[in-house]
Amino acid sequence: MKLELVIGNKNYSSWSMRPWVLLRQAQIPFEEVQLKFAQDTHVIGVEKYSPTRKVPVLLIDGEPVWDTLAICETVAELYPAKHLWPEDERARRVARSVCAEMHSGFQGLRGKMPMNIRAKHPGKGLTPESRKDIDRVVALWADCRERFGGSGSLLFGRFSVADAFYAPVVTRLQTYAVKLPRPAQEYCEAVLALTAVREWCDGARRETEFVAADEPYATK
Ligand SMILES: N[C@@H](CCC(=O)N[C@@H](CS)C(=O)NCC(=O)O)C(=O)O
Repeated sequence: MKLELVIGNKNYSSWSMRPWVLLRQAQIPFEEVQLKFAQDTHVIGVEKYSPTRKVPVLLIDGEPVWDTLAICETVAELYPAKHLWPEDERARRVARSVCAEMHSGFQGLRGKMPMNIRAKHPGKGLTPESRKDIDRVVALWADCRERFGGSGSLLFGRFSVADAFYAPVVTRLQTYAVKLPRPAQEYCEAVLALTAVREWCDGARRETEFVAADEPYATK
């Protein structure tokens, strides 16, 4: 079976980051196909791969699976031995819920604090809407860690789809230097220390494209 993951710019594409981190951290072999955003954030050349014209798309022997939640569910189903969802049934229900919540929500945070891994914009983007989303993220992280974190440092102890889903939030909190309660800060540090997250962020920092639509706080 051949897996190809079509992604956008590593610096900006938070949706692309999630399945990439999932596959890489789980050591599942895949080929990366990187496309780049045009200035209007249209993905150049995506028509060839994606029925939605969005990234990410996972090609399984050339057949597209689109939309991050479907991609991650498919990967977890293809590789049951990797236990990409928590093994405990209750934990798994909560993990699915927090991923669905990320997938459909947090518009305040996403809109005011766009992912921009190589940038530093301390204090920018903190509005009542983004503050509310951050408070909810911090609360759900605390809940997962307390109930299911055990002796591990991630949301459900060991790495799961949920950590891949929240990895771009972690980079945002770093870019905008959001002050966090200690447990949330420790969780962020654990995510940033994951090999796959470090690799993605290194790739992002090497990119030089500047996409104005994703740079509301750039001063140049
Ligand atoms: N619901 C989709 C969202 C994907 C998405 O919005 N991707 C952005 C990049 S992060 C994109 O492809 N934008 C291009 C466009 O809107 O033309 C998912 O979960 O994968």
